[in-house]
Amino acid sequence: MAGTSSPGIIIIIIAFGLLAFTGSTHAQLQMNFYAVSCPKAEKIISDYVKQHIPNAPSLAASFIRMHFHDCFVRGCDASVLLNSTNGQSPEKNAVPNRTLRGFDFIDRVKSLVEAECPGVVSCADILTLVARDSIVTAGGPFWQVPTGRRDGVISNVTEASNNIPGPFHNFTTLLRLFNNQGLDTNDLVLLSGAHTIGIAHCPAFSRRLYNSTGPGGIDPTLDSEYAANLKANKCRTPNDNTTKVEMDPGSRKTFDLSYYTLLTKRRGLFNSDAALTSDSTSSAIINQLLSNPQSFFYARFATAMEKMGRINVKTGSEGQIRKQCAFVNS
Ligand code: HEM
Ligand SMILES: *[C@@H]1O[C@H](CO)[C@@H](O)[C@H](O)[C@H]1NC(C)=O
Ligand SMILES: *[C@@H]1O[C@H](CO)[C@@H](O)[C@H](O)[C@H]1NC(C)=O
Ligand SMILES: *[C@@H]1O[C@H](CO)[C@@H](O)[C@H](O)[C@H]1NC(C)=O
Ligand SMILES: *[C@@H]1O[C@H](CO)[C@@H](O)[C@H](O)[C@H]1NC(C)=O
Ligand SMILES: *[C@@H]1O[C@H](CO)[C@@H](O)[C@H](O)[C@H]1NC(C)=O
Ligand SMILES: CC(=O)N[C@H]1CO[C@H](CO)[C@@H](O)[C@@H]1O
Repeated sequence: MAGTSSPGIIIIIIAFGLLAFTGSTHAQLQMNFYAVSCPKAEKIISDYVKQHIPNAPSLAASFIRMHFHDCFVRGCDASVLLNSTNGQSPEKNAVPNRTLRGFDFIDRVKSLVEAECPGVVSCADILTLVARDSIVTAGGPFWQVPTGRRDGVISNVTEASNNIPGPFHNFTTLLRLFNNQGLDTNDLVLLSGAHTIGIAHCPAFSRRLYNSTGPGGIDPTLDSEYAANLKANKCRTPNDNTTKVEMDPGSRKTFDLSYYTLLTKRRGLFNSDAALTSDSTSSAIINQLLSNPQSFFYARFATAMEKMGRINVKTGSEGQIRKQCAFVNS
């Protein structure tokens, strides 16, 4: 009897040993990670946001977008915040990043947190918390932000261009890029719902107005009345690169379901927005969102945001805690 059970016991011991080993090297994010090391950190961040976002509410849109662009390149490691490292062109220089705003705001939050506890709180966590807190301050949904992310040391423009979805992408490409990050169709539809707030510049969609296959060069998948209006009043020439357009006209400051309503009316602004109605699974999710109260969208959006915030995070002893968000520690 003892002879047959001892190999089993050894296997169990080895299994527990492995579990303990992997558990210690792959630390997890946790709620209030800084409770002991910097107990005031999260409050300093949310106080700053609550004080300043009401004066510049459009930054809330920029921060949630910045967080998304960060997470899609090397995980949520604040690589999007880095300036050139070792003469290498950083993610900031990639086309989709050129319209990001608010880097100086993040730098100011970082200085306040550094003054309280030097070298403890990562830029990756600061960006994640600022994104959540500013959306909440602007009247949008709340989501949980477990912390303990560490900062990356590499920021590469090509990786940003390869991984961040673009406004011209079709459904297949969008889903591939989301799948690459461990996200699914559900996440794609829900996270795109962030386009209920904020603005876009004409180059992200003007080829749908001037250089497409329908009459007058208009994209046949775009509502023709809406397209004509954009051409007459917003993007008046094919090369206008300065005019800003609300992605959810009339409701760009309100985090609501109207983005999805627009999609069903063929009024999504980008090809990538319109693409969400070109797939049956995705369309079914949109219809489900629209047939439920806004609280249903908020709850599902929160789950998707928390999932996005966990993409390839560095924890434990990986990466570093930057002293300044724009620079790797020397
Ligand atoms: C699905 C693929 C996506 C594509 C192709 C895409 C593309 C874009 C583009 C081209 C703009 C306009 C930038 C400009 O011209 O100024 C934009 C704006 C924005 N995006 Fe996305 N996006 C996507 C997903 C997301 C996700 C996942 C989020 C956040 C969870 C997000 C949040 C935003 C916000 C809030 C804005 C407005 C920014 C501002 O007002 O400054 N987007 N997006
Ligand atoms: C990083 O580079 C940007 C220009 O890309 C510049 O505006 C900013 O001041 C730099 N940040 C720091 C902290 O030097
Ligand atoms: C940046 O990333 C690209 C694509 O992965 C890679 O080919 C290139 O070597 C990287 N650049 C540097 C300087 O590491
Ligand atoms: C989507 O775009 C990719 C890349 O441009 C292309 O190869 C593919 O054929 C397109 N798929 C569909 C269904 O149009
Ligand atoms: C229109 O599209 C064609 C082919 O894609 C391109 O060569 C041309 O430069 C575009 N024109 C404008 C005004 O964007
Ligand atoms: C916008 O267009 C003008 C004139 O065509 C050009 O000089 C400028 O570099 C463009 N700006 C951007 C950000 O592409
Ligand atoms: C915010 C930011 O750093 N934007 C940069 C994006 O890339 C362009 C082109 O390389 C730079 O000129 C911007 O400063």
